[in-house]
Amino acid sequence: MDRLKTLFKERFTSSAEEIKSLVKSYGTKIIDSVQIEQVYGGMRGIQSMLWETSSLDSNEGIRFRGYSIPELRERLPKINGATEPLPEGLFWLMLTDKLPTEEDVTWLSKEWQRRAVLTPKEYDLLDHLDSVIHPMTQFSMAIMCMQSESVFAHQYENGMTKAEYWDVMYEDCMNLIAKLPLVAAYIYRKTFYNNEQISADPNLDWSANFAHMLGKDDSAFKDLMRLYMTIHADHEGGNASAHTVHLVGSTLSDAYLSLSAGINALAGPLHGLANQEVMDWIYDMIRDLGTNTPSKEQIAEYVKTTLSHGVVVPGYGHAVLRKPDPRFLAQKDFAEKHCPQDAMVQIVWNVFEVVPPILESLGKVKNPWPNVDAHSGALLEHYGMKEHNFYTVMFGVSRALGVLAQLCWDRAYNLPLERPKSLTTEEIKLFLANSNN
Ligand code: HAX
Repeated sequence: MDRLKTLFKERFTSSAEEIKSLVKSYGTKIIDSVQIEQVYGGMRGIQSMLWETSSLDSNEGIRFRGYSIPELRERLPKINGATEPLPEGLFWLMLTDKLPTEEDVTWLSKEWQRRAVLTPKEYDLLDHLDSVIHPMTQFSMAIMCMQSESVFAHQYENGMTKAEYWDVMYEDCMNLIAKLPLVAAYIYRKTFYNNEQISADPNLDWSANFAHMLGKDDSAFKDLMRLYMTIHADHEGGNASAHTVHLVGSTLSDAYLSLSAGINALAGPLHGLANQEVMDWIYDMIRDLGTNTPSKEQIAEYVKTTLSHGVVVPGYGHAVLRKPDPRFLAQKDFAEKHCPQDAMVQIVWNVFEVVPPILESLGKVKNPWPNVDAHSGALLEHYGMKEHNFYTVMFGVSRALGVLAQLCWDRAYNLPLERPKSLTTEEIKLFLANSNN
């Protein structure tokens, strides 16, 4: 058994024991109650699912196993001359609840390189994905195409006990994470670079190799990828992509089927596609205003026009957060160090000054602040990635780390089929009539 798997087994075995006794002693205690407006309002704030890898505070933002983003940037190992942490380290932390050493991260980089092999049949399937299909749809289909490689599905068909689920799920998740940069870069080069593919570099870490296969060998871009892949990885379990993976996985669908479903959720404009929408919105603004350097006053007018058309300002607002997203701030910090004079970065910063008071003045927006998607496109574009409709694929590669680490936990705990109870409006009215009597 490999070193990460061994540590994970030790960790979940003691955790599972603890949960058993916790449920036995306190199983009937009430942790939350549900209001009617939550039933109609997208279940906001209902605390009803387990997610071990990260936790989201509405004011402070995300913590991965207790560590904030600034703490992770400080404390996760940086190897190969990196100035940003490697997402390998975050995956290790999410799975074992321990900060890894440089040696651990080096091992994991090599292990993912070792597993990053596509079969000729998989390449053939990728080649048949038409380039007119949105890259996010291609990405989801590509993950489905790899599903015949699932160790979990194969073992399930041949018969295995519940106690073995975690083991084969770990294998699937490690294989899938290893292959995702390869698949995403393949789609990128096929769609935008006439199928001129770039081979992997076995000496690079996971993110740097992804950058390399995309065709971007700038060392600052490699660092951006390390940061990007770390901060987008997980955002607790209630967000649409994470929740979808967890839900589909609870039916004992394997990691490929579950992740592909989560990628479809991420592809929505209110979720991950917002990173594409932000850049498209800025370009529309530049075109409509007829200037590449709009003033704050011009931006404010454009925001008001956008709102008057009844559409949302992409990159702003959040279902949980009530402060500027620390993932936005981490990217802003990166831009301040690497490209403060970039014209698009300047626009993003001006939008940051202008939008919150306008959204606040509407009196209905609960969070007027920027989320993770408000900044990422400007940084990618600075390093020459101008294909906006590929941005959400990059988000998806990163999001896989968190949701697949949690999927390992789901099977380690043998969490049951997820099946909440729904209500009809008739039942709600009946409940109200009875409670008013
Ligand atoms: N622009 C304009 N109006 C907004 C808004 C925005 N950025 N954010 C919220 N509102 C509006 C809502 O549309 C809603 O209006 P109605 O009552 O007329 O329907 C009202 O304010 C209350 O919404 P809320 O409670 O503040 O927000 P929700 O929890 O319902 O929705 C969203 C959260 C993220 C979906 C929302 O803020 C939004 O649409 N933002 C823009 C899209 C975006 O950036 N999505 C990415 C979010 C982060 C993420 O998942 N990244 O992947």
